[in-house]
Amino acid sequence: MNAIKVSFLFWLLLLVAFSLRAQEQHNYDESKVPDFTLPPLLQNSSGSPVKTTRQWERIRRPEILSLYKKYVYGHSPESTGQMVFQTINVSSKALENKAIQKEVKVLFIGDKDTVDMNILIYLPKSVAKPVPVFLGMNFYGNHTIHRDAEITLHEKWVNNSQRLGISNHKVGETSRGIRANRWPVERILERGYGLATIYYGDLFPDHAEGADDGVQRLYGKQHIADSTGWGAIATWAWGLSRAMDYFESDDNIDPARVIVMGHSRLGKTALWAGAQDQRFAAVISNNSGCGGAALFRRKFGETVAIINSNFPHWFCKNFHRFNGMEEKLPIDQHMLISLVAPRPVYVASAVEDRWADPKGEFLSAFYASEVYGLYKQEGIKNAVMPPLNKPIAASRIGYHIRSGRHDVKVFDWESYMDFADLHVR
Ligand code: GTR
Repeated sequence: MNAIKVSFLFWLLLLVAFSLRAQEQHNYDESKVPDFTLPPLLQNSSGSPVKTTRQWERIRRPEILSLYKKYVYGHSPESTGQMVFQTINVSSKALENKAIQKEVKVLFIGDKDTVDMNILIYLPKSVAKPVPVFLGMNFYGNHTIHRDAEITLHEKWVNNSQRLGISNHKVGETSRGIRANRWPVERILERGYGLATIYYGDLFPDHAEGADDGVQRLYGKQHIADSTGWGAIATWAWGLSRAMDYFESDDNIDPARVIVMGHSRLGKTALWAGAQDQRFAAVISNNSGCGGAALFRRKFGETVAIINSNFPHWFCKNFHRFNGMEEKLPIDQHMLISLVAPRPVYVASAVEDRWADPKGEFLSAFYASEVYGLYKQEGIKNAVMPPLNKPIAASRIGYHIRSGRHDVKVFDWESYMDFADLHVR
């Protein structure tokens, strides 16, 4: 064996050892969850107690928001810049005449450059306008959520997925509807809701260098390099707020009844969008896990060190300082959920999705209830998780743990719509 081969083998072994270490670092044993104390919700940084909603809104809520911006997701730009909405496609007879289908291109116009995102919208024809709408981002392009041939085919970069047969970062005609199982469009329309979706890669392609190919490039390198500059999750969340800007201009959509939802990394995104932007009427987190609903301090399943090493671009650079030091974080995720108060929020877990720590997701929802109490709203009363497939939906904080894996199922959607019927309609 020559020297080149030996050195190649050495590096390969090192790489394998490293990735095994990253995999091994996680814990699935409840008895090994460390004891922890959560940062207080109803106590200002000065140490004084928060007793009224006014104190919460004036002091504590802004404090928590700025901690998240500084240490977790990063700061998004204050101004939205120049933006143009172009309706590129409308069909009033979509889905066998049951729906209006629309595609709106949002152009973000910078000094030298323009970036765009496409919002795909379905609205039920049978319901009086303006309608309530679920807004959620998708993973592989708008045309993958339904077989509808009217949807513009996404042609830019996408993540590869072995399961969905995507390689070379390209999707084509054959990929229409490949993710339809996660988007029961007809059922959503039948229940009287509209659905709007955006491909998340329009804002920030999901890889470590993605910032250069998304909207961040309009805001200059300095902003990206900053240790508290926006990461990918914050950028996707920013895109959801820009969709909300559009809804405010569309007479067929009720901007006061927009429910932002997302699955997994996009569940983290939905929570951060809903936490910051109070125009969202309700927030739904589906299996959002680490950096989403799950409590960091439990270190169960995915941890801060693991998520930062696998996805270095998701959070702000400051967040990397907490690798292996969750207990030093000035926040924990019950605080993220509390930022939604008093608006309805729903957290959902899947029993086999241990990577996302179902118990940690539940406990965040439980502990956030204190802030709902301040508003005389009922959150989650009991620290004991409900039985499988039995949603808690009557209170302003909803929760369920369903059987099965990390995914979005019809059961999840039906539960979200039941919850929205009670609290948003
Ligand atoms: C996983 C990641 C999770 C979750 C998931 C997803 O690889 O570890 O935090 O976000 O991806 O988005 O599907």
